Amino acid sequence: FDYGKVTVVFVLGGPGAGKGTQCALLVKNFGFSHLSAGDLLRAEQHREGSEYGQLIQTCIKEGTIVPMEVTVKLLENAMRAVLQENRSDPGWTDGKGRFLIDGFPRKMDQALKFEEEVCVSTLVIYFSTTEEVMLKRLLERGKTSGREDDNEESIKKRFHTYKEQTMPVIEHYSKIGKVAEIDSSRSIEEVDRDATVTLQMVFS
Ligand code: UP5
Ligand code: MG
Repeated sequence: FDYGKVTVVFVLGGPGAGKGTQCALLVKNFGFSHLSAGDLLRAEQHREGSEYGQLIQTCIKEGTIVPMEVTVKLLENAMRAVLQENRSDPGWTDGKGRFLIDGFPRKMDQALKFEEEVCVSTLVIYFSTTEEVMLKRLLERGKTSGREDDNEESIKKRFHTYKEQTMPVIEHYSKIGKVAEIDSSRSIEEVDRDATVTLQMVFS
């Protein structure tokens, strides 16, 4: 499959920083599709006949990272599905599409594999805030989310993995000047305003 005309923006930030919330708002602009690696993994976990169900469930509960082959494959399939759907659009160009990839890459090996096999990212949006803010949001969400990792024990493990594995990814992209950091401690509207301006500067 030719990903030559595909544009990818990675959306990173700690657990509960607001990646999903902001991506859902950002898709209104500039023709982006939102793909959440975590959502794709949760869907795969519950798919009948999946050979990865148990593995994914354990990783999510323990806040560890699912082997990259699984996640990269799910992302690639989801991207292909969007690109194929776009074919019915007037003005369609083969392989043209814009993606906000939420919660990925969370580890350096995933970043390298994705950029080698699929495509090189244009930008990394980094939603930054404190653990205190994230913990509060996740515990609140946990009252109704049904997510197996929205409990204090799993949240602590997710924070640990984030610091150990994902921060180096953000630092890597920061060194090559690809990171736009947005303070996501503020209200949803304020964060959205900044994120929209960032995309506007790069893509309009
Ligand atoms: N909220 C959001 N923004 C707010 C604001 N500005 N003010 C007040 N409240 C705000 O938001 C979290 C909660 O906060 C919501 O209730 C929201 O209303 C509120 P959300 O937008 O859901 O935050 P998000 O950053 O998306 O948090 P999420 O919990 O999804 O982040 P994680 O990174 O932990 O979860 P993800 O789904 O990406 O991954 C889950 C697990 O999957 C990982 O731990 C890992 O085990 C596995 N995984 C992999 O193995 N590989 C991958 O590549 C990806 C995931
Ligand atoms: Mg999310």
